[in-house]
Amino acid sequence: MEKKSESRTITTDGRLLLGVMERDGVETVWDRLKAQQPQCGYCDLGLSCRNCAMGPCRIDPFGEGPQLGVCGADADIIVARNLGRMIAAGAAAHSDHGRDLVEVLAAVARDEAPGYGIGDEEKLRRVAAEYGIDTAGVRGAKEIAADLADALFEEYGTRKGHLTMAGRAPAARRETWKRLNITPRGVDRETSEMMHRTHMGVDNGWQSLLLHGLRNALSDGWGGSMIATEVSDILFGTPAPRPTKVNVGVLREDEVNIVVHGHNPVVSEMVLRAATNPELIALAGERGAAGINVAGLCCTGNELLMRHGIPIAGNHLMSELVLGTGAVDLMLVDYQCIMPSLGAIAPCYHTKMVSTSDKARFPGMEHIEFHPDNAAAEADHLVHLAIDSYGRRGRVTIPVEPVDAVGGFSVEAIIGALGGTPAPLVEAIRVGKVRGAVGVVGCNNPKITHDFGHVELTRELIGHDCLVVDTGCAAVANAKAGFKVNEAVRYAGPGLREVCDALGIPPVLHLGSCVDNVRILVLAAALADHLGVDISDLPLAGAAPEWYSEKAVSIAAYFVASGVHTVLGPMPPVGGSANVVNLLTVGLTDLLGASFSVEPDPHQASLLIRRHIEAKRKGLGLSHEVPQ
Ligand code: SF4
Ligand code: MSK
Repeated sequence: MEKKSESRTITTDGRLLLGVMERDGVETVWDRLKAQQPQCGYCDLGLSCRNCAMGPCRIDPFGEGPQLGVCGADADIIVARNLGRMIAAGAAAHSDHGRDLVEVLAAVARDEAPGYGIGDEEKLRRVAAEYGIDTAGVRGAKEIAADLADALFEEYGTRKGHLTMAGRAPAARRETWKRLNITPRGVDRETSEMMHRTHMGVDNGWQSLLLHGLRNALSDGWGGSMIATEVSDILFGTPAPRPTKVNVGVLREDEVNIVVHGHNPVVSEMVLRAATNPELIALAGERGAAGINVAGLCCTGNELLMRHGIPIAGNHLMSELVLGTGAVDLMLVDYQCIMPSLGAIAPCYHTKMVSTSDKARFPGMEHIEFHPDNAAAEADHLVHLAIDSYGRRGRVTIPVEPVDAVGGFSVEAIIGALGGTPAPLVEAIRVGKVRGAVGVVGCNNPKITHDFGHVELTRELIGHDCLVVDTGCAAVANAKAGFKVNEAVRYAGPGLREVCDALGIPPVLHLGSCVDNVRILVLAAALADHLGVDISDLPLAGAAPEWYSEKAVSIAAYFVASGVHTVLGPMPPVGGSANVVNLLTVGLTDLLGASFSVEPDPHQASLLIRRHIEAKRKGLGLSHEVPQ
């Protein structure tokens, strides 16, 4: 009989730590999923609505019960409204994260953020120039930063009718958006309008709701998320390839371990600085520790990995299990994807839990709020807490050795590796050594065996000469699988292997966190511009094999609206409307040159993607084949 842990995760560290938690009687996300069965079928199909107090309402998918909500909304309207609100929530999360970074940039410009600074002045000047800001050499970085912060705040409520960064998309794509009236007009505006449209008695056209959903998602992809990534690079440096290590083996038995979890790098950057403070290292030594080790989880971890090579202990479904090591002295959380269960699990293993954002509180965690003006001092305080906690450790189980990986592939780094131009990659695609490129992105979801979707899909794609770029929890899964070192070319097909060997890159490139999916958009735009075509003409695809989050819905929607066909693993809650499903999976192709597919089996998903890539190659007049 298959062991329970084997149906839950493919990872060795995950399986061993599940055993530890079972031994200790600690409930995990998988246990809670089981306890929730059967989950609501109406909600699963998107057929329930609680948008007003005349409800809640539900539509009977078998046609025997009610077919209209109390207000008269039918299945199409309810499903489209629900999807729209998922996109709005995802776009809001990314975009609000972006705004937090702009606030730090503004505080740096005012000299009100001790410890923070400008990490990439060249990028500051480049982005500022895009906004028409005077960047002449005589102007200091802080003056330019002040103007740029103002211009970026303005993007959230701009009246000029379009987002400046959307101008980075190829001309043909922008024309498509204009024709469909989905050019994103303001970061907050599109989310706010979605909430308005989905209020009872406003937009009851399922098609117009879905089109606005695309515009809302574009306000994330070419707006809020892009601002988050660009400002993070400006403040903390644009990533460049550097070695790192992954899985729970990155925790050290003889050192104070601080694990940073969430998405926003503002706090973790400062904690990383404090962890190198010689006085604090000496204090750790006095308490018997050999040093202070900072490791990441989820996307805060990806942010530090990309810029500093900081090791990463795991992705979403490892966030509870990592506590079972008994080696996490302090876990620091900011926001997004932080399970509220963590505060209850931590005391079983001595871990001190601290939340840091005024907008994200959790039961069982001490709240120490970080702002740009107090971050440096609070970071020292947090490291003190971690050192104290080290002295309270019980049994420690670090059951695996870490795996090597390389991260840090910003677009700038990729173009740099190519010799300053996308031409070598375009040529490799043209001659067919590389058939195309695929973004494998997104979360873990306990409904899918942890990391199975990411790893198997990626293995198939690189084996068939498709270059993979990845972000978020997918990127951590692929790193743990050993796909992110140059030696991983042994998993690649012969053409991709030759190209990777020549360029000295792995076949799977780590592009960063969830907001860094915009790096994929920028790279796709650079390839399209180089060839003088639209993104939808390129042999590219996206995949989110294990997605769970509303942010992932927004990402998938902006990928498709930007012309990248995207394959989802789990089915989104839209199955209750055949009209909505048809538009998303078929109808959008005519409008956008891209659409969604749903395929939970990674082998079938690989086939779908490779067929799509070969069709695009044919469209460009390149050699093409029929994948089997
Ligand atoms: Fe029911 Fe309509 Fe209210 Fe939704 S908006 S809860 S369908 S009455
Ligand atoms: S952390 S949004 S589970 S990728 Fe970005 Fe992972 Fe998905 Fe959160």
